[in-house]
Amino acid sequence: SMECFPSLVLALSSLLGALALLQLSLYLRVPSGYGKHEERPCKARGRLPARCAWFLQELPSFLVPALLLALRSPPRLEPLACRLLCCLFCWHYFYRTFIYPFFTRGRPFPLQLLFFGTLFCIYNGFLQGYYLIYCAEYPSDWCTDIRFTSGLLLFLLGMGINIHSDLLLCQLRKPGEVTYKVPQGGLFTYVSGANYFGEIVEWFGFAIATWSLPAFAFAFFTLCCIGPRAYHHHRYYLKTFMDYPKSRKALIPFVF
Ligand code: NDX
Repeated sequence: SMECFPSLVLALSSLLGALALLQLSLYLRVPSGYGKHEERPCKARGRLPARCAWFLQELPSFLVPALLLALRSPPRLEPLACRLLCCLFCWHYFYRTFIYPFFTRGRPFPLQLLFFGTLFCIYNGFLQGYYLIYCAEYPSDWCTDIRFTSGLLLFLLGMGINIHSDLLLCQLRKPGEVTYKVPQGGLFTYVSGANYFGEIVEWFGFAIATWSLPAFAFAFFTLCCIGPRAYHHHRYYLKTFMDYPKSRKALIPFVF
């Protein structure tokens, strides 16, 4: 049966941090090539319908930690915080795997990115789940610690913003449409990347509540992955729509 290897957690978290920096350097200048940033000319690349792609890609981030949680023997009953935090992680990916694909009307997703995205979700699902189920130690009153409560609050707030903004985006198109429109309502009033802002707040909240290296590494990865993407979306909108609201920022309301 499995046990905790702290050096494995350290190695996997460091690699995640390094991948984050690699992403930042790659995607600050050129956005990752799916959705509105996919280059049209190269038709040779295979694609999968957005619904299937998001389902397949995100499934391991739900399944791997859920299985680790369910199959650990003897089951880990103490401390409660470990199971709660693992459930929060799974809850987000339950939404992303089983609910989001029903709503998306996105363009077909490039197979190559789907492959790397799936690898990433296996990797990160394992790291977060393994750490929480086999390694994490908390005092028995962690659930009332200010880090847990404030982190949980941020997580819930971020998740609310993320889901609300996802749904606003998905409603912009009628079935079968592939055009882009100006997002309106919710936090889109203030930023072009409202869904990304929510997701980033969510994972930093998770990191604060978990107070661990793997969770901070993942929050940092998220920031480096979708932060630049918000900026590229913003530039795309400014270029495409002459009447795009001038006061709207890229990612952080009123700031940037
Ligand atoms: N999936 C996270 N890197 C990513 C897939 C790609 O969950 O090799 C990271 C995730 C992966 C990436 C993932 C990790 C890094 C990878 C990358 C591929 C390459 C890269 C593996 C795993 C890599 C190295 C080299 C380091 C190994 O047609 P459409 O699709 O544009 O339609 C869109 C629609 N829409 C509009 N419709 C009408 N009018 C408009 N103006 C519209 N604007 C958008 O809305 C979509 O149907 C939908 C949403 O679009 P968009 O572009 O706003 O969001 P999207 O980027 O698709 O993300 C969807 C949600 C969102 O809530 C976001 O927060 C979350 O997923 N997300 C996304 C990416 C990563 C992530 C979360 C995270 O890191 N936590």
